[in-house]
Amino acid sequence: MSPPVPPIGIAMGSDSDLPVMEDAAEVLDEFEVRYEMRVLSAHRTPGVMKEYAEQAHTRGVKVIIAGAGGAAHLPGMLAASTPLPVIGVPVQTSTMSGVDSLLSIVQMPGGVPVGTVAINAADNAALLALQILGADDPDLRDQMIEYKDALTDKVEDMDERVRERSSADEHS
Ligand code: RP5
Repeated sequence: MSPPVPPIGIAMGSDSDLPVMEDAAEVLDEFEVRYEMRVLSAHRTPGVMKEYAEQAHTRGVKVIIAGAGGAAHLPGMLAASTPLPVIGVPVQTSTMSGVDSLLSIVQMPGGVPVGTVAINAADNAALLALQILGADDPDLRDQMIEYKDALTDKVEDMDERVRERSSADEHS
C-alpha cells in the first residue's frame, strides 16, 4: 500500500527558491505534518504545473504553499486551476529586493485569491497552512495554541530582560 498523500504541497518556480522554501519545510517538520515538494514553473513547465494544480485535491492535498520570484506567476496560476487554498511566498530577487515578486503575487484578480505572506516569509506560510488544517483538526489546533504560548513566553522574557537593563542603567 502506498503511503497517504501529504496534506500540504510546497511548490516553487525554480530550485533557486529552495533556500527560502526550506523554511516552510522546517516549520512543518517541527509540527510533524507531512508535505510534498515540487519545482513547477508557470512559464517553463506550464503543463506539469496545471496538471499538479488540477489533481492535488483529488490526491488528498489540502493546502498549497507556492513560492516564486520576479514575474512570480506560479501562485496565481496554481490558484487558477485548483479549488484548494494557495498561499503565496514572494521570493526576494537581486534586482528589485522582492518587491516585484510581492506585487505580482498579491495583485490577483477578483475571484482567484492567493493568500500572500511577506517577502521570503515561507515560515509564516507554513504556519498559516497549519492553521487552515487545524480548523478541522483538534490535535493540530492544540499544537498551534502551544506554539503561540511559547511565543508569548519568549516575548515576556525579552520584556523582563529589557526592563532589568533599564533599571540597572537607572541605578548606575
Ligand atoms: C522564477 O524565476 C523562480 O521562482 C525564481 O524565483 C526566478 C529565477 O529562476 P531561476 O532563473 O533561478 O531558475 O520563475
